[in-house]
Amino acid sequence: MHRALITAALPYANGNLHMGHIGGSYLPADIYARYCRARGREIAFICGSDDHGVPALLSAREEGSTPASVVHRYHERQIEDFSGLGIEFDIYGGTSSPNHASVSQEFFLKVLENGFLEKKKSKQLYDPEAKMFLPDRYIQGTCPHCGGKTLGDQCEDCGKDQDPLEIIAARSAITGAVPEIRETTHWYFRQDLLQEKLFDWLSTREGWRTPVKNFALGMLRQGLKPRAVTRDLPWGVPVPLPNDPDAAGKVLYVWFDAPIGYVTFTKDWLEARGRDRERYADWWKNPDVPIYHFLGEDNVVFHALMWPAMLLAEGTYQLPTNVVGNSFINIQFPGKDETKMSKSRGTAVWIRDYLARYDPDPLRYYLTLIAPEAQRATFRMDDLFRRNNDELVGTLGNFVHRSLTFVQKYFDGKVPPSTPGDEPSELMTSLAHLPQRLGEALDSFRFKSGLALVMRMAREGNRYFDHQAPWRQRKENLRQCGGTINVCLRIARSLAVLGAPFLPFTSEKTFDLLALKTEERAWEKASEPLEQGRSLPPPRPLFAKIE
Ligand code: B3M
Ligand code: ZN
Repeated sequence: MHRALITAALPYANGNLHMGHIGGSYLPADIYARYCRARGREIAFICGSDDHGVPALLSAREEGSTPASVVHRYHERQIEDFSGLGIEFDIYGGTSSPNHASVSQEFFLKVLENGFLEKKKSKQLYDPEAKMFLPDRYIQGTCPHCGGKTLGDQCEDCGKDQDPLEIIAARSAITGAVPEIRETTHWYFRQDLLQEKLFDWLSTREGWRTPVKNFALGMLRQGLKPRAVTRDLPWGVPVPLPNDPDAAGKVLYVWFDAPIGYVTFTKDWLEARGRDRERYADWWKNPDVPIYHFLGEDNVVFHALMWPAMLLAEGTYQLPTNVVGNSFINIQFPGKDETKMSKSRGTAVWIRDYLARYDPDPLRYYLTLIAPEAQRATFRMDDLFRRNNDELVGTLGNFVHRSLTFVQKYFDGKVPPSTPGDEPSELMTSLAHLPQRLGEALDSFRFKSGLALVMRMAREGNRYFDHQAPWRQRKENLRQCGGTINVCLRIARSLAVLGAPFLPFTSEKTFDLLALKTEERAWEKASEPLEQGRSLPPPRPLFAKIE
């Protein structure tokens, strides 16, 4: 049996999930995971919350609580949102767990031992009121290049990189205090030493999305610099060097520990299934097991360069097989210009708000239709409603419902016999080929085209139904009418089986309406006819119109 390790980027545990997160990482990963399970592959689908980093620290400061309690609250909400959408990880961990601290510390020490970490002194801005070094994003002042107002290590006005120490009239964005310059020591990851190895690896990858590969190669051509992977912060995984006074009060940089979370959670998952934690090597260090990372555009550089560099520096891991990166999803409100989905600008549409009113599958459908696989996409709520009404209600739902209604009304609720000689040969051929064609699309991460194949079959089903006119056949030749409906039920079965990775809730309903037993829901049986004479329950619509 074929195995695969699938990860989805770990969301920060300091905020709710919105449409952009889901469409960019979690939904495509879930579709792929469901597809693999349907094909009988043994997979580990790994995710969890990214608990560290400055944002959780600041949220805690604002609300007068602790980072741990902020993180706990959002972690629980994330679990609710994911499960409401049918996104089913095999494990949902969190990087603030004790297990994760030890796994990432061990990793750090191995990289140190292998000569890829170097201690260096540098000057940084310190906020005397907050009593902490200021992370780059939390310094405001005047840009030394353009004189504009600026925040952080890159000017928002002129876009230039700036040395935080050169910002004019700098202030702490946390307390407003005038920062002091203090000296501090950090460990720098010498990814520059791996530049060539990374280039050879990356330039020979096949099947990667062009924007992902080109972006990563472009960054490599600019040259990798040593990068500080420790921070002076009270929240994070402690630097595991108890005998080094320079390590006191320091934690690992969030982007160093976060990807190691994938490894920690794999171990936790094995343990939860009663296996030996150390069998994680079967997944992470086995050249026969592909590793797929799903993530959004802003995470590409970390997964395509820094993480592979870390894995090479550690020395015993396999590198990712594919980094399935998506672009951003912008949003457009009626009568307004398209804009970024952003929490601060109030332009994000939250998953919990959506799920409080609507079903999950229309959202899964719409986010796959607009999937930003090759370029940025635009999310429009009115467009989601329209496509739900026209395509899910009008095409897919209508086809299944009208077929089942015939069974109920004219065949006593039982599957009518097929009429072999009369079967539409072209339609039957495309039905038979559909599983393979869909498999090819999904195995190359073309989710949008995969969904289009399923929907095309639904349209063909409707066309066949209209062409056969069973309402007329019924009066002229009931046996022939039965044959038509038999074909339609077979198409409905195939739509339910093959549509399940995209629309799992709808497929569950359809399976029940077709009275399919578990083993009859198998991918390999997608195109098979239904057993004649089987009783079906009374039909109910698969989708509801949204006004
Ligand atoms: N937490 C970034 C993000 O949500 C980050 C992903 C970590 S994946 C190892 O954009
Ligand atoms: Zn500027």
